[in-house]
Amino acid sequence: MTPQERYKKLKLHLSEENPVLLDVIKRYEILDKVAHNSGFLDPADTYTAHISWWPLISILGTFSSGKSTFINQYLGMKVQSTGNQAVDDKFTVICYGSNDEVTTLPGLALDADPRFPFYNISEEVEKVDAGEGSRVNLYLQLKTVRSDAIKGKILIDSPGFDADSQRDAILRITSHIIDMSDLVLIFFDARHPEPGAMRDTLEHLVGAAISHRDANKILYILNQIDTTAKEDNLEDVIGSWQRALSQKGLVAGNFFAIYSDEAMVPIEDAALEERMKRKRDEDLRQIVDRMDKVGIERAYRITKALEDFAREIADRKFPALQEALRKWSGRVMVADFILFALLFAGLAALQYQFGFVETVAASPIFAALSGVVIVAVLLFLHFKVRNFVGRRIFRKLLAGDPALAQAFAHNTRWYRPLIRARMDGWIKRAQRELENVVAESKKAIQRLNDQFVSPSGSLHSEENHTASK
Ligand SMILES: Nc1nc2c(ncn2[C@@H]2O[C@H](COP(=O)(O)OP(=O)(O)OP(=O)(O)O)[C@@H](O)[C@H]2O)c(=O)[nH]1
Ligand SMILES: [Mg+2]
Repeated sequence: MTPQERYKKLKLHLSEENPVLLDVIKRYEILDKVAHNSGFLDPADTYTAHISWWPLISILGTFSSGKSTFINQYLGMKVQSTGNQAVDDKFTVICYGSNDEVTTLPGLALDADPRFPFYNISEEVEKVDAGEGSRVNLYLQLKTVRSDAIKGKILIDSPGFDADSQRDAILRITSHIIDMSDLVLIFFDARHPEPGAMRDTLEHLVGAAISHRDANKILYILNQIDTTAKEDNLEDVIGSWQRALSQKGLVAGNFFAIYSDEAMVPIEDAALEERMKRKRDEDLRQIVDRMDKVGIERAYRITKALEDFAREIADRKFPALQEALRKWSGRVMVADFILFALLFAGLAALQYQFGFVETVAASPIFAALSGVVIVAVLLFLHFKVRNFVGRRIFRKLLAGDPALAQAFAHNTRWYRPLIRARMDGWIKRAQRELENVVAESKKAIQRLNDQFVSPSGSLHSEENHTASK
């Protein structure tokens, strides 16, 4: 996908989902232009591809733990099939779409969708499981759904995790998904009161998650707690799961216990049902809260990332480029001077020995020829020196900052006059443009604040609405 195509698609999706970001994307275009012109960014690349525009919430967990049921409930419509045998055998990426019907597309469609943060998923799969990358459709599908709940985010439903019979490709995709996600919900099933049976699964999912830099983005959800009603041992079941998880080093605050009203088994004892429901409502509220916040946080993060990219180029990369160019042009000039001096010394020696000037003067053809030869030698030496000095500086820069090295190479190509490296008008102009980008992104943050924060300070105007009813 070229940057132009990407911009077109991003704008299309954003106009449906979050118009404030439409404005931010125009600044990304300016940023890209400056970075392309100065060589910091490859012409085929765009900064919009360095961040993910849609926050990703993934739902992982053991088979039949109610992942799909939870997602259907969150979306307010039956998008995923559910059932008591293993139902899902692939990852389903769920995005907003304006079609009335739920539309299902093959996994490869994700390659062309800028909302989805992993274009190279087939390569990732290929790395661990040769030959499987081309069969990415076996592992992934895309569904677009017209539900307000999914606007501005992406959900991933996953196949039930079974440590014993898991394919490498699925494990690989799972860990990639944990990496990419802004929020990960890991579902367990309270029908297994003894977490021991799930030991390997716990090991895999929780182990992978805990070692993650961003452990706070992972929520552990014990689902189907309605099934503990028969024996009235909710506290025991929760306790033993919590112990199993904390043995793996889990942060206690991220453990929740819920059940689905639609899928639950009837509870006979009304008082017990009431107690259970209270617990569930509180936990569910916190989960949904985290899910909603992800969209808001992401809007800020995209805007902040724009500012960071622009600042990085204006304040750090351009001065470093300027310094490298000065160093380069200085050395080339000194080397040029020495080489030219040597050449003239050589010519002087020729004159002294053989009376070069008299020979030349006697024959106009010879004179012209020697003139051409001397100029050619000078030019040849000059370009050799430019190249030689340039390559040495390039290699040094490459080790520290590849983008800076690229920009240096871009600005020292053979047709760039040496003197341009010592003039900084073009750099100052570009820096001013970036300052503007920073200022505009600050304004966009202001507009986001106006959009999300109601005067009372609550994040959701809807919430205020229901609360005041
Ligand atoms: N009692 C009870 N049953 C539930 C609950 N949530 C889901 N179920 C049932 O559990 C079964 C499995 O639910 P799914 O939503 O298909 O589970 P899943 O995790 O998506 O399963 P796979 O896709 O096969 O991994 C279904 O029969 C649901 O009706 C719950 O809270 N309580
Ligand atoms: Mg499922």
